Amino acid sequence: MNAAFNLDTRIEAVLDRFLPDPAQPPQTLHRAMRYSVLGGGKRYRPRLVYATGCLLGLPQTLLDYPAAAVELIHAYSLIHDDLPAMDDDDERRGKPSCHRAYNEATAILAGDALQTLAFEVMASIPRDGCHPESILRAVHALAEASGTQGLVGGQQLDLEAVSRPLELVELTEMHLRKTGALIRASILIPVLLAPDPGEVPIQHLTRLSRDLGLAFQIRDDILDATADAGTLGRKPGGDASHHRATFVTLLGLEEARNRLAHSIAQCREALSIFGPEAHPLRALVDDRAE
Ligand code: GRG
Repeated sequence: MNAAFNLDTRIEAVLDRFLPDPAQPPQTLHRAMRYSVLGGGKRYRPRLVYATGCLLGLPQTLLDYPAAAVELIHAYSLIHDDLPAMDDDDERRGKPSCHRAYNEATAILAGDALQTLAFEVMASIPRDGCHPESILRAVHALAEASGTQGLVGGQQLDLEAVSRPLELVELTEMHLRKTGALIRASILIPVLLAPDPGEVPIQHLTRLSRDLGLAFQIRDDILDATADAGTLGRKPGGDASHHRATFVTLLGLEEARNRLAHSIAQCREALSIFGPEAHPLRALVDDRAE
């Protein structure tokens, strides 16, 4: 068994453990939550948690909590993003979106319940593995990444951008919140939980977290413009059909690729001070390069 297989299995098992029992009422809500979280997705954010935690020497048993929490927030945001009032998407991760498989009201509640579950999971981080003050800071970081300064705020900026053209600086700001904030939190939460990470590693991981968030979105925009539905797990060209500015529509494909290459180079540079203990993080950066 290789390490990647082990981590895949671990992430699935951890999510399964934290999600509510589908046999317990309200069964429909519990099933909708499990439907949207389990058996799909690349699990990029929990992988970042484990990779950063591994770099800092944190045990996987501790990292299970924030790894699950960031994926639960991500899954909630995807459910709500697919709703008719938002992007109105019928498919997600290669299957019907939550409101199509269930109904709109259940999908709203499933997203709400996943969000609160994420914070319940964070608040359950064992006190014997971590100082309570560190846990509090980590909970705060997740709340900030999820709220108006993070993905909800980014989503609102995105909604408002449909009616007017965006400048590159505004597009970048919007994505640093909408996509970047949770990527950033997935790296910074293990840093906050680590007993003594050291000033220089903190600075480098903070730089990485920002550049990787941007690289993630630029690559997604490039894929949206170039990949097929099988690769994307949703309809390609969705951004263009919603008349949204993307890095590709604003910069053109070639310049978007240049920006992606630049962000990836910055990520690699941020990791250059670390040794082999940063290999899992380097692999996740490489995964975002074209
Ligand atoms: C709170 C309604 C609401 C929205 C928040 C994050 C977000 C805003 C919406 C999600 C929709 C979206 C397409 C955002 C762009 C970020 C992105 C590329 C998400 C897809 O992430 P992946 O590729 O997906 O990690 P998987 O399925 O692999 O987990």
